[in-house]
Amino acid sequence: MAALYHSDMDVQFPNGKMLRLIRGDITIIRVDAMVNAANSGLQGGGGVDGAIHRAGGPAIMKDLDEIRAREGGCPTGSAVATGAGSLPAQYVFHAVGPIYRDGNHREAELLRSCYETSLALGEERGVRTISFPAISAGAYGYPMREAARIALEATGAHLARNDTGIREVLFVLATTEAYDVHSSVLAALRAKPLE
Ligand code: AR6
Repeated sequence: MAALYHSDMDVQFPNGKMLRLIRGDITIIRVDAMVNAANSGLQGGGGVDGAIHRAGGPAIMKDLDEIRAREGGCPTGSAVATGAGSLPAQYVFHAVGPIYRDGNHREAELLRSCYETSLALGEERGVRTISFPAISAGAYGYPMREAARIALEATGAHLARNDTGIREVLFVLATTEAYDVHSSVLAALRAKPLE
């Protein structure tokens, strides 16, 4: 049977956990939790956010309506959890990346925090597999190579730990360019140990 996707960039950690790069559409890949690149109003939008709401159906926005009524939205650098509607996942974590200005407005710290908050939401829910898009690297203008370094370092550090339950992190990259940049950054990080 033909595979739904192809990944030739898998990194296995000494503890058996995996980090994989996949070129494709995040909405069709089965995981426990799928991370969305949302905005602080949690209102939906274009890019991966649009794709997730289209594929997942209205149940996801219903959950977000409740969160918005309770909390007003989600601050940049954080994330909120909803159900996944008809997506092949149990949860969607809506992470709000920073809008890139010049790199001097805490962008790196806020982007790293998106990954760390999403991983923490996953641990709280017993998630074993989690998928990420390249948060902030589309409409929000984060330079792809720098965004990839932050994303791969933050998730690699989590996977390297022995006291956590997430076993597999998938980066699902929509374009060949994004995939190639992530591959090259990951290869450079592997030259020194991920920790
Ligand atoms: N699967 C995987 N990656 C995707 C998909 C997909 N189906 N579709 C797009 N991408 P963006 P941001 C990639 O703009 O920069 C929205 O309107 C895309 O090629 O989705 O964080 C939100 O509502 C790019 O590499 O997210 C916010 O207002 C990456 O996902 C704002 O955009 C992220 O691009 C967030 O901007």
